[in-house]
Amino acid sequence: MKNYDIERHVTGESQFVDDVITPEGMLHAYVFYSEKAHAEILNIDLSNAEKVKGVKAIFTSKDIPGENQIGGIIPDEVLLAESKVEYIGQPVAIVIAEDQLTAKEAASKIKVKYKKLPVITNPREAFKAGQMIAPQRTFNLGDPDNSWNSCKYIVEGTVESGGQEHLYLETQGAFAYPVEGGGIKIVSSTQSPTAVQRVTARILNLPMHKVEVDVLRLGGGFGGKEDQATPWAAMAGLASFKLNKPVKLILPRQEDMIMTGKRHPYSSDFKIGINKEGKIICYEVTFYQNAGAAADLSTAILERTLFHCTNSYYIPNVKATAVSCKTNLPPNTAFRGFGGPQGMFVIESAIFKAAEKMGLDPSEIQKKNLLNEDDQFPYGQKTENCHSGITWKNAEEKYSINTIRDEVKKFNAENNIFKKGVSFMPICFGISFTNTSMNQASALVHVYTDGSISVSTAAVEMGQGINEKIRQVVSKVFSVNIDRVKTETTNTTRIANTSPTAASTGADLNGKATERACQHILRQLKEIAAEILNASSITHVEVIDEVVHCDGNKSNLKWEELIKRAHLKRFNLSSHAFYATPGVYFDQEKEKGNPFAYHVYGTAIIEATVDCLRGTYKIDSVKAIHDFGKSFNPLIDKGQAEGAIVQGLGWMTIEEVIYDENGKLLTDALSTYKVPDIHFTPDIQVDFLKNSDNLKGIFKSKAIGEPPFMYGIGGYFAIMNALKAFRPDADLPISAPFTPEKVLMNLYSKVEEKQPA
Ligand code: MTE
Ligand code: LUZ
Ligand code: MOS
Repeated sequence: MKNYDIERHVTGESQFVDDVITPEGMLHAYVFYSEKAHAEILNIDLSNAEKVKGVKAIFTSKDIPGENQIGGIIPDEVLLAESKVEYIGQPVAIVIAEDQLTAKEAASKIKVKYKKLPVITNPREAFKAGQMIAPQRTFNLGDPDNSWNSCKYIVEGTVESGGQEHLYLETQGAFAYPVEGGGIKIVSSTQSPTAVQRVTARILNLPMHKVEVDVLRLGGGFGGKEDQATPWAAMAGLASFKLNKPVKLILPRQEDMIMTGKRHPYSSDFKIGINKEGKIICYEVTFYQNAGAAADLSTAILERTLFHCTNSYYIPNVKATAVSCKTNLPPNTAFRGFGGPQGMFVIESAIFKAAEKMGLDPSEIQKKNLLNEDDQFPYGQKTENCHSGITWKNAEEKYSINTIRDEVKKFNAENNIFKKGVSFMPICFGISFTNTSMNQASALVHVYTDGSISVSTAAVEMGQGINEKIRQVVSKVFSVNIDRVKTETTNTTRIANTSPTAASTGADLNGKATERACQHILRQLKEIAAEILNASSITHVEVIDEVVHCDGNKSNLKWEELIKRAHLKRFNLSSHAFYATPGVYFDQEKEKGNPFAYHVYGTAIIEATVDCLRGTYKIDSVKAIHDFGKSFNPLIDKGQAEGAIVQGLGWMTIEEVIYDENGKLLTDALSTYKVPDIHFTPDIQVDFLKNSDNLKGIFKSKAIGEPPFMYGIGGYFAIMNALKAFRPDADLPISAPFTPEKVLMNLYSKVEEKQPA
């Protein structure tokens, strides 16, 4: 079993946006962006830029025929700046030239006169100044205000978590070309073809049917192309439409890093109350989300932070407040976990700090408070087939936690400079778009007369292996060899009104739509088979391994012959089917509902070794019992888990997004922004939780894309525990990422560091 794309990737045949054979006469775009984080635009002088040889045109907001508006949830974001700019990297003009370098050179000759305005980069400052993206929200459970009395231990604190660069290997990009009748066709590297179509239509003042969007595959998305692939496609569309020529826009890496938003940094306050038995009685938390200069997906991300603020614990009294703060940074956006990791990091920090006060290992509190069957989340939904306890117990046993602890103890007793730490990280992640209406997908399946099969869905392949899974669905429903099945590009003319491939729902939503489409065709095929084999009804016939069986006996009728006969008899060999997740809803007024189809559980044990002289460290191992449901592609699923774990560790440890006080990104290249490589990567062991059937997922599986990301949070606390072995009494601040520099400071800080505001 292997991923469909593997051979093409390895031989270099796989095409990304910049590789696709393009129409003749392609022009190239470069985006001129704001150099100020907050300013009025007094004047834009294009004259010197226009004189550069090879420049064809320069477009500003004035050239937009439709509405200069790209906001998806809240209409608060322009495609091209008008009278003001709100972050460094905000697009101001698009330069079109014969090649990208010429366009870039011309862009450097554009002169803008700015009148500087005050810059805010910190979410708490923005909040104080009243700069909110939307009204704040609060989730309530039980009676938080009156339950502190029954707590023996009450601990308060502040938690910081940083941004994260998506670093998809393929940078943002698209090309567009005019088509007959005044329409436009766009090839885009987007997780959301429909968002590209809708926004481009709005920008160009066209009906959506005149904008066709095609997506072959992405060189990674990780959420960074859920909303933020749209502007580049719309810009290519705009230029192509105006010039009546094909136009390509590919962001160079540095521009991509400067201009696009990242994972949202959060600054949070918590208060946790625990009784003498170690049960968490009450939890109060306030999240300040650094949204950047526009809403983008921030409000949806904030909502998921609230949904996951108690992670895998049952807490009877909860008050969780979250506010999205507008700052002068690029609009932050979706990133694997979608606000969930930020929420979970705070409860884990609260438990860590409470354990410190109680003189316990955090795992004692974690374990005592795990969710049980029928426990209620702060948003009203109750657990069903809860696997919190079982994954924890299996992890303890399978990975011999007592042996690990003994070894760590021994090591720490024998070593003065190197110290080891171990942590547990349980996870619980809800599957479904929290915006109920987005939980829909469709599929279009054609069986050709030679027996080969083509399938189109709303799913976008970005490396997560969705195409292989869709092929498996087709192959399984028809019981034919998987080599007969081809997944087509994701295209808005074949599959309309798509939700983005996101929220880890790609396989469930599109797989189920595909399953239905295949079942429609199969029904027709069974009818013709029953006729040919003189069976009294279709219940007697079945296709097994490409051969029709009648009452369990193999017939002579094979797949290819069956298809030919069906066609001659004028049966429909194509089907379009639709799927919408049943039973999900959420009431934003009451902040209660049943937003998730199901939850994904798991427990990881993480070990780290810290060099307490230098502050450097190694994450030694991550071992996880993960609830995959009944995986129907264990290889892909394991790969997803491993990749997510490394990405989660990166967020918690070495990946540091730094903006200076003027809103300028200092970490805009791989020389300054460090990501995990193979040397960083620990030993990872992911084991499948046994006997986990999930009736709500495709073929009883569970979604895999995002949940394992959050095991990475355990990396932070494994390092913390190692520090505790070196400095048992220090009350260290919690501030991710835990870079080696920060670890070093924490090892030797004389006074307790003040939390960065
Ligand atoms: N894996 C790879 N290789 N590349 C990606 O861009 N994106 C992740 C995850 N795994 C991603 C990935 C994110 S953020 C999501 S939401 C899911 O894949 C989306 O795909 P799925 O819904 O098919 O799981
Ligand atoms: N995108 C979205 C997501 O629009 N809604 C979600 O709930 C979500 N969850 C995870 C990742 N992307
Ligand atoms: Mo993933 S953040 O849902 O694209």
